[in-house]
Amino acid sequence: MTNNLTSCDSKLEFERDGVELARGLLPLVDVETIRDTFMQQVESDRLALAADDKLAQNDILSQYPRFMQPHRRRDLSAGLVARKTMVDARITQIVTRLIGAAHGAQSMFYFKPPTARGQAMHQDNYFLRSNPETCLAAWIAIDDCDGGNGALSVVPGSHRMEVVCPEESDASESFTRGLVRPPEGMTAVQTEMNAGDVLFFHGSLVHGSLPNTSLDRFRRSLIFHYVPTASKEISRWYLPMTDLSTGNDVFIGEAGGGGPCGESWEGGAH
Ligand SMILES: O=C(O)CCC(=O)C(=O)O
Repeated sequence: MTNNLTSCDSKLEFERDGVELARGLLPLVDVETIRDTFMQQVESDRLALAADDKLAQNDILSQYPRFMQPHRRRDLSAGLVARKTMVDARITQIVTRLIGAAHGAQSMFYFKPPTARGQAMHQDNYFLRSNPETCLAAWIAIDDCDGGNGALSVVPGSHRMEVVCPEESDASESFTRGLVRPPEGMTAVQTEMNAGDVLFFHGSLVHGSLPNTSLDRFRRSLIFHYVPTASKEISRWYLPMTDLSTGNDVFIGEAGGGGPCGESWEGGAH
């Protein structure tokens, strides 16, 4: 992916770029079900699945917190929708083509309403620590998104670099602390996606998003991380994983020791 992600004709080469865009993978009817189920959940109980409970009350993200691991909550409609989508063959067939047989390790839902901060550039496997194989993200656009409402930016080719220790991010732009700059000579590409498009990307790919500067457009996304069955260990926050055929829990070893930052590795879900 050397130019941009907006061209319908782009033949995105996962090996070269570390990213592949599947346009229109989920039909709007499915996307609307996901959107409405998560909106009902956040409006009825915003804390049931919230990850960040220390947000200031005047931070719009405290009204629309990111939901983490919803697929684990079989008692909630949002949990059932997340679980169903995680194992959806339209997605898992692409996962298998890109990384071979895999387990589901993580689900997340971002609401990202107007004015919400984004997430500074980072590499996912810094958090998951899947080893010896890295993870793969499937980022599902629930709304049409572009730079204006804080769509994702990716750095094609950056997946070839090691996972590195992040520096401090700008807290006025990012709700997460770590920042990984693009490797020298590489630049970030702003994605533009329509609801139902799915972006697959490698666990070392540098990516992130800027604030939603639109006045009235949410930028919702449902995100999964998959880990090859060949991986032997992962950070404990992602255990148990999910068997994509049976839905059963899967346990592998816990990644121990320090990450690329040694003891200052930020444990936990990203
Ligand atoms: O959607 C975003 O703004 C960031 C999501 C992300 O970086 C991720 O899923 O790893």
